[in-house]
Amino acid sequence: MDLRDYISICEKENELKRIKAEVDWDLEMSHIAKINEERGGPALLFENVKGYKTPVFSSACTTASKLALILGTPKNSTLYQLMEEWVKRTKNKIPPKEVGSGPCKENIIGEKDVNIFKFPVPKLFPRDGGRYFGTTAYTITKDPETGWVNIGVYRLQALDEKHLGTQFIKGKHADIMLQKYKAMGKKMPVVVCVGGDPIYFVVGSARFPAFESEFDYAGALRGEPMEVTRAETCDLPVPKDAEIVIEGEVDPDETRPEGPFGEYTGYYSGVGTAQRNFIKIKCITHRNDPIFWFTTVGRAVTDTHMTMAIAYGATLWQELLAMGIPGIKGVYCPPEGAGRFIAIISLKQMYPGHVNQVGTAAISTEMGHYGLKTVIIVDDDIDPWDIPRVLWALAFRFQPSRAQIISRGRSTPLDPSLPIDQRDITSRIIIDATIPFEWKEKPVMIELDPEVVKRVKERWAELGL
Ligand SMILES: Cc1cc2nc3c(=O)[nH]c(=O)nc-3n(C[C@H](O)[C@H](O)[C@H](O)COP(=O)(O)O)c2cc1C
Ligand SMILES: [Mn+2]
Repeated sequence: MDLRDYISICEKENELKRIKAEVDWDLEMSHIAKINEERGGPALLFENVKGYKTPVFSSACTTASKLALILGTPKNSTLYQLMEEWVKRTKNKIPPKEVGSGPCKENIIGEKDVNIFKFPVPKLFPRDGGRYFGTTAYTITKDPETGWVNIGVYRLQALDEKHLGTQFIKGKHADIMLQKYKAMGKKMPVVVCVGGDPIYFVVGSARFPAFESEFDYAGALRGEPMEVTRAETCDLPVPKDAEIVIEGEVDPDETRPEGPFGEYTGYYSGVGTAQRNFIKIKCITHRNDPIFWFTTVGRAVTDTHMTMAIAYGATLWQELLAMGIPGIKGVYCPPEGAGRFIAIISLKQMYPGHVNQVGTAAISTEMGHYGLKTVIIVDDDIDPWDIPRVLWALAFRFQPSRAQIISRGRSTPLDPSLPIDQRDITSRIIIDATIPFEWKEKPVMIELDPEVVKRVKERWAELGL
């Protein structure tokens, strides 16, 4: 599947709206997309962007049904079913396959002629620091020591025709790699792609362990190797049917002002414009009649929240299973919490303290140690995605004195619940919304009499219901 296939699938499934009226890249496109997303609307293809011939795609995976179309599962799959599918498929990673060339090489633009504003780069929100080329764009980098190839979705600001501002947050894989290049006194080659298989955007925004390649996870999700060709100016793989490919390098010792940017928390980071590393573009390749693709970010629920919910939720689930903890029935990380601040775990308790083991394990996983603030554990008679039931457990099984507060853990610098200058460390809470295993006398739940249920159901028509 490439972006064009995905757009056709959306159209066939009544999940696409073509917008033929003229719209401006300056705020208008993003505001239309945002309002459309708040209404649970379809994917959009802006075909008439003021001053440009290039069409722009948005709202690609803002609902479970669109994510299902990307993953090739039934369109009525729920987000939870998609997480289950993700857990299953990613058990067997499949490395990419190199092919000779591909449509991404149909046009090759050398350094001298590079101009990023040839593409309809949007400005999303009024207080943003500028136009952002990269929102769905994924950055491919290679570890100079081990050859590990990473794909990460990091925002990219169009600073001028030939430079893209970056914000690789500390510890993110592109940052870990950049620090190694810095120690070696070298510049880091990068490839940035827009489009190709939409699964790249999904795996690029997912948290996978260091030293593991998102290419292998993309292959796992597809059930076959991803097809890649080579960059023109460096030794990095390029998805063969990407729409636009930016090749360049980052000098670890050079910075320029970048930001601010409306974050997925629904807030600005509070840091404003900051000095950050940037990409110097050396070459651009693109398909004939390329399609540009952006996502709105900002307040939930957007593409970012949906992709994070599926990927972070599934990863947490997988990590808990890999620890060999018994009784995990299911894990759900709601998109409203960007799939990472809140985790709900359904557990079949088997021994005293089992809940505490699961809670502390969750916040110690690779997924959970960064940003996960609230873990809610419910008994196995409650589905973790069933929010009304979870609230019922919070009301009638949860006892605040049984909650555990952990006062220090790694935070994301974007969490607006912390003071702007103190966002490195967060507290966490493990909410035990279960009935304690060790209680000899448990609350008696009200049940319907199964015989009477059967009897009245048989009379349903007679009852006029
Ligand atoms: C639209 C969008 C924009 C993002 N922007 C950034 C960013 O600017 N910096 C960053 O560190 N992470 C950003 N992320 C989150 C990363 O994609 C995510 O943490 C991912 O795990 C990074 O890949 P890595 O684990 O290989 O480092 C963004 C995610 C999305 C969906
Ligand atoms: Mn990675």
